[in-house]
Amino acid sequence: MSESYEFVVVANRLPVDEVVADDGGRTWARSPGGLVSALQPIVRRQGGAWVGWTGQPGEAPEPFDADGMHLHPVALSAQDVERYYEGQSNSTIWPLFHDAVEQPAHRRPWRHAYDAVNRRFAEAAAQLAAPGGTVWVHDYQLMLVPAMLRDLRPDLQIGFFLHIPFPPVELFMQLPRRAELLRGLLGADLVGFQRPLAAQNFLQLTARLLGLEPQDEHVEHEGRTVVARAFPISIDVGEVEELATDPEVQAEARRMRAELGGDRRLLLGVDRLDYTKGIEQRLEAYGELLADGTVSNDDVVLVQVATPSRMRVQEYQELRARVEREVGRINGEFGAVGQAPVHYLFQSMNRAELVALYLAADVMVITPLRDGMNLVAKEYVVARGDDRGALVLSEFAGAAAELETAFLVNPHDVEDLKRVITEALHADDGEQAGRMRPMRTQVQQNDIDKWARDFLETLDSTGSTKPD
Ligand code: GDG
Repeated sequence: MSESYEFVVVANRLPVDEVVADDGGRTWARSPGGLVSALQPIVRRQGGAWVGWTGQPGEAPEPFDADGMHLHPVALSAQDVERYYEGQSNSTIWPLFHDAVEQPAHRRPWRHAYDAVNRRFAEAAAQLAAPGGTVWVHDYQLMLVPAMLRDLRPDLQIGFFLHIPFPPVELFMQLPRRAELLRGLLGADLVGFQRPLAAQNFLQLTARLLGLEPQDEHVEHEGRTVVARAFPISIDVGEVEELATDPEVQAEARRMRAELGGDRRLLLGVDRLDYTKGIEQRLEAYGELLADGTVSNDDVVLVQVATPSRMRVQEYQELRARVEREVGRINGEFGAVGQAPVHYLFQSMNRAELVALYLAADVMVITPLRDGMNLVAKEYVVARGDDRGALVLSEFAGAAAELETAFLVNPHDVEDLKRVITEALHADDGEQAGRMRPMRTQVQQNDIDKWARDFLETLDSTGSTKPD
């Protein structure tokens, strides 16, 4: 019999990236990111496995062990990538779950591929999990997996966590085959969301679509209890603090500031280049502040890191073109030789550079139109152990529920954006500290380890809660 594992994580991506060495040899390196650092010790401690895609289309490599985890690659053909990943996941579900800020597209072949790939993931997990073991499924690409897995392995404890928002009932109702997706999630014992409202939306839908009778945090379905609750995700606080107190990172922050013009106040944006992140709204507000003279190119500079993301999807290519046109317009109109008002970086940076930017920034501007959580906000407040800096944060980011002393803003309202950015630029030392300190404490006390522990302990206690 092949080996089995007490704890199995199922996510679209494996927690490693393939690295090609100079001599052409291939190895795997752990991919950066809070989720991986949080789950890896748990997976390792429990002798666990991780099911996911390598990120490369074509045949999957043989399962292998890395960093104390058993990694089980799932194959995606080029067509699967196009239909399941770029199509159904990122052109249907992603926009719809983010308030349809871009029009969701609906295609039958995408849905069929989504089904087939979800089944492949469910089968892999079913094959690996030990009798009575625990499986934790992640995110919107795999919403059918819990029910598929439950059919194959009714003995398992199954948890699901959604990293993105869960839409209001009216929006969800637009999805073709919506009931099937909902039944997919109901295969789990515990369905976790970023915010309580998302859990409520989900429970309401079970009544509306399936005629179930949800009660505060749970619903009975096919003789089982399914619990729906918020578990706001967080960051690896230790990692950010270590970088932020590293003398080399601090020196890099000083160097960046000096290069950008020592006396200019630094506004910073860090996002995946995604239409949900409100980058265009931020640029519009900044451009207007320059145009009406509220700020000038001598006093301020905006650094916008836009990490490349989903570049094969048309909406992302169009967004990139619009953002780059606007950056060019602002620099052309308000720049001077050797001094641009916007520094735009369409590239992925390493963690140390990112934290150096956090340390250098006077105002961090985070303006998503809708965001499950937004980890950049939490990273910024933890990096600022010096109590300096100011966080402008969209009310529509999950993080706003916890970071209550941020400069909260409605990014749909350009006047509000301009007003709040200006306020943040003028906050004195006392106000900065008064706002930053409680936010930092909040995140320090609720880091990613606590998040994972809370989820798994709840799963442990709910999986056995069978109705009478
Ligand atoms: C989804 C949900 C939810 C960014 N640029 C670089 C880089 N990053 C890192 C940040 C941060 C992470 O990527 C981004 O996380 P966010 O939460 O801000 O956003 P999404 O990617 O949209 O994440 C979101 C999250 O899942 C977790 O549940 O919060 O709402 O949309 O850690 O620092 N890292 C490196 N180079 C970069 O250029 N190394």
